[in-house]
Formats: sequence, structure tokens, C-alpha cells
Amino acid sequence: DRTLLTYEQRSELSTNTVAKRLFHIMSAKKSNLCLSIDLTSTIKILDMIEKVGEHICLLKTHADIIEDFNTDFTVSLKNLAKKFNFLILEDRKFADIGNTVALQYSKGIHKIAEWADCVTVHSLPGEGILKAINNSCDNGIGSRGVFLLAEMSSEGNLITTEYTAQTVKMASKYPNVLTGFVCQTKESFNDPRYIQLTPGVQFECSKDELGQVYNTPEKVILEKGADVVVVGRGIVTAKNPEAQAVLYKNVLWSNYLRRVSG
Ligand code: S5P
Repeated sequence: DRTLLTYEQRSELSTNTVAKRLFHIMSAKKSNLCLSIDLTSTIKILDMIEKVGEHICLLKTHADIIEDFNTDFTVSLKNLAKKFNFLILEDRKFADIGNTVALQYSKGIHKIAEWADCVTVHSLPGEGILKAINNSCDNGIGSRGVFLLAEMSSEGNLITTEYTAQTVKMASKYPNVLTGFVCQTKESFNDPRYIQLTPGVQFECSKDELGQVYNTPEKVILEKGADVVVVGRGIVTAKNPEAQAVLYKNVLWSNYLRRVSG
């Protein structure tokens, strides 16, 4: 059972550099909290990171919602990642043929490959999408990672258990580029090298108006097998985001300790 191993033990097994680094950061900072920073201005994003950067292991961005996106911003982002010791996940959810994804990954305004340690990718188009990112890494951008979408949190999504199983099978051919899976259940995969990233988490409130479904920190860590937990609006829209981030960090970490102590 991968969920009974510690993050340190799992970092020893990692075949993807980003997964290894993330496991190390989690142990060092005693944090398995990923902040989903779904804000639309660069100033607001950088301000928020100054407040909560110390408490997170991973920062999840949506570059395409930022109205004033620019390269100075990505430089600041990388500096903050260094200062506070967290990694950056661009939640681009690529879902096209490999050739198009290779371009979307490295070109355009966002040049994601230059500043994001890892990206999210849908398995729907087939393994060409993993090959594309893998090739980009081999061709000079260095060690990067992929979180493959194996399940989603939203109501009525079309992913079946068969789709999840095939996704995990497809990924097994790319151990060097695979950081983990975005999923909701412990049963979706077994391999301890990979990180389970689970969104849809808040202390209160079980849904939003657009189909998002929330679970509690305790439930996602203890029952659902989450390794890194994504919290967005639960922190970002709080009156005091820093205090709220500390609360989430502590609850998530104590549930992880409960889990690995059996
Ligand atoms: O299944 C998913 C996968 C992802 S990556 N469900 C999700 O909600 N997400 C992302 O997690 C979503 O795009 C958003 O950025 C974040 C959840 O934000 P929250 O405000 O609902 O916590």
C-alpha cells in the first residue's frame, strides 16, 4: 500500500526528478499543501505568494487566466519559488495531438516549459501527448514533470474506471517524465513512485455552483490516498489567506502523519 510509506521513503524510489524534489520539499517543509492560485492579475498573485509561500510545497497556476501575463512575472515567480522552496505546476490540462502540445508547451506568450517544473496533461489523445513532453525535456529544457489526469472532481465528468485504468497503464511507459496523477481515489494507481495530487478540498462547503465537489482534508488524506492536496478558493478568498494556509497545512500534515503511523 503506497499510502503507508513516508514521503522520504517514496523519494528514494522516484524515477522522475520533479517527484523526487517534491517529496523532499514536503518532508523538509512539513507541508503537503498545494495552493491553486486562481487569480487574474500578476500583482495579486505575487502578493499572495509572499503571504503563503512559506507554507506550501507546490504552487498551481493557470497562466491563461492572467490578464497582464509577461516574462518579468515568470522571473519573479521563479525567484519566489526559490526563496520559499516550492515547485510550480502549470495546470494547462493539455489535451491535443503530440505535435500541437509540443508547441503549446514551449511557444506562444506563455512559454510554459521555461518556468513550470511540471504541467497537467489529459490522457484522452493517447500517449503521443506524453511523448511530446518527454521529447521536449530530452531536447534541452531539462528535467520536467507531468501530472496525468486520471480522475476529476467535478460532478458528471465522463471519466470511467476503465479510462482511469488505461490512463495509468499508458503512463507506466514514461516513468522518467511522470510525476504523478491528478485523481480522487486511492484505488486508481498503486505505484509508490508517483504522487497523488487531489483537488476539490475545503473545510466547509460541499459544492460550488458550477459542479465542483469538495471533500475535507481528513477524508482525502486518510480515505482517498491523497499525497499533495490542492486548495484554491478555500485559501485565496479567505479574509486572512496566510492564517488559512497555516490551518490547512497543519491539518493536512497531521493527517498524513496519522496515515503513515498506521
Ligand atoms: O479534477 C480536477 C482537477 C483539477 S487540476 N478538479 C479541479 O478542481 N482541478 C483544479 O483545482 C481546478 O482547475 C482549480 O484550479 C483547482 C480547484 O480550485 P478550488 O477553488 O475549487 O479549490
